[in-house]
Amino acid sequence: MTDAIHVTDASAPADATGSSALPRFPRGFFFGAATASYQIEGAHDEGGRGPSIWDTYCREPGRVADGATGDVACDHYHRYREDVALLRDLGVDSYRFSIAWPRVQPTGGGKANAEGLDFYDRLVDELLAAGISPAATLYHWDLPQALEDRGGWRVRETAERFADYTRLVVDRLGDRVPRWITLNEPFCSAFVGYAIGRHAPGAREGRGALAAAHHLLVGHGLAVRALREAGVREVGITLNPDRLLPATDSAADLAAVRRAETLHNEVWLDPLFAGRYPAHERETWGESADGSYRREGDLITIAAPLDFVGINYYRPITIADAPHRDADPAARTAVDIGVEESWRQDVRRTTMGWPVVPHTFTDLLVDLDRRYPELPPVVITENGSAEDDSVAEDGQVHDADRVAYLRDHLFALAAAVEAGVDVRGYYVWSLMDNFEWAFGYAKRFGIVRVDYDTLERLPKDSYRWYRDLIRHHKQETQ
Ligand code: IFM
Repeated sequence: MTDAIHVTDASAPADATGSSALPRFPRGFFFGAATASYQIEGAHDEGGRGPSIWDTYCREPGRVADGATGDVACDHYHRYREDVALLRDLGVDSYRFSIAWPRVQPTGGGKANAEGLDFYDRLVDELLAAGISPAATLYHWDLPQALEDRGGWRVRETAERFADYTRLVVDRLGDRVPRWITLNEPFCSAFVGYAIGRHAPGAREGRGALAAAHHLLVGHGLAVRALREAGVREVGITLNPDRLLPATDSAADLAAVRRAETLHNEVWLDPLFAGRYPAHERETWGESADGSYRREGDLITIAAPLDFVGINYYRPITIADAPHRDADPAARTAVDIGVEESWRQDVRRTTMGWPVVPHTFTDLLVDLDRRYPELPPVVITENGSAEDDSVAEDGQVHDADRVAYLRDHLFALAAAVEAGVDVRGYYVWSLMDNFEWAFGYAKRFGIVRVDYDTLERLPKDSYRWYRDLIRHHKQETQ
C-alpha cells in the first residue's frame, strides 16, 4: 500500500477543536458503542466461569502494568443494568459486547455452563427492553486456559472447539441477537499473543504464530457455518487493518511497507475476501511460512460469504526498513520481518502515544474498497481515543481532546462514505473506561468514566457530544 490515496476531508469544519458542526451520514446509518468481556465484566470466578488465558497472563509478574487483572474490572457482570441504562440515554441503536468463552465452556469443551449463558441472556433481554439491538462478538481474546494448555490457536482443534462453542451460544441467543461477529482483531490474537508476547498467552514464536493466524481464520469459517445453520441475520468478522506509511520514499522503506502489508493486512484480507493466501508471504516470513498447518479446502471454509466486515481503526503506523532482530532465520518470531514501526511525532498523540491523523481513516477505507472488490459492507466496530481525563472542580470530565478525535474521525468516515465506500454503522470504543490489556487501567478509552475505587460511572463531555450527534442524525434522516 505504497500509493497513499489522500481524500481530503472537505466536509470538516475549519476549526478543528470546535464541536458545533456535526458530520452527516445517510439514512439508515446506525450508531453504537462497544466493549469486550474481559475488559469490563469482572466476576472472574463467579457463575461457573473457568480461567482464561488473560487470567493466567495477568498473574505472571511483569506482564501487565501495575499487576492489574480483570478480576473486578468495571464489575459489569453485576452492574449491567446500569450500563444498559447509560446506553439507552445515549440513544445508540446497537451495543457491541463480547461473550466470554470460559463462562460458556469453563474448560473449553463439552456442554454449556447454563449459568454463564444466563448472564448473556439477561443482558440481551435488558438491551432489547431498552430498544437497543445487541451485536455479539464470540471471541475477543479470552480463550479458555484449558485450550491453551492443549496448544491454543497453534492447533486446529481450537478452531473446531470454537465452532462447538459458537453452536452453544447461538442456540441460546440466536433468536434475539441479529448481528454476530466471530473474531475481534485476529491480528492481535495471533501476532501480539503468539509472536510479540505482549498479549496472552505471551508467546514469542515464528511458525506457531503463523499457525495461530491460520487456525483463527479456519475457526472463523467454521463459526460462520454454525451461525448460518442457526439462521441468524447478519454475520461478520472484525479486523484491524492498518494504514502503513513509509518513513521515506526509499526503495528499502517501500519494500518494508510491502512486508508489513502482508503481516498486518493481507494475511487476513486475502483469504477472507480474495480466496487466496498472501502473494508475498515467503518474502515476508521466509521458511516459517511453510504452510504445513494448511489443509485442502481451508480457503473455501475461510472465504465463506459475510454480510459485513467490521473494521477497527485508531491510527496510522510509520514503517521503515530495519535489520532483523534475530540474525538466525529459524529463531525469528513472525513479526521479525526486517521492519521498524513507529508513530508520527509531528501531530497530536493520544495517551497511547498514537498519532491523530484522521484522513488516514478515509484513505484506509477507500483503499480497502478498491483493493478488494469482494469486500462486504463495512461496519466500523471500534474507533476512539485514550486521553488523560480528570474530574474537574465542577465534578465533570471535560474531555475536549476525545471530542475532537471522535468528531474528526467521524468526518473522515463521512468522507469515505461520500467517496463511495459502503459503510453501514459506527461503534465508539468504548462505552466506558476499562481494562486496557497490558496497560491495565492506566489508559482510559471510555466516553463514560469509571471510578475504579467506587465503580461509579460518570458520563464525560464526549458522551454528551456523541448523544447529540446521534439525536441530530435521527432528526435529519427521519
Ligand atoms: O481495547 C482495545 C480493544 O480490546 C481492541 N481494539 C483496540 C482497543 C484499544 O486498544
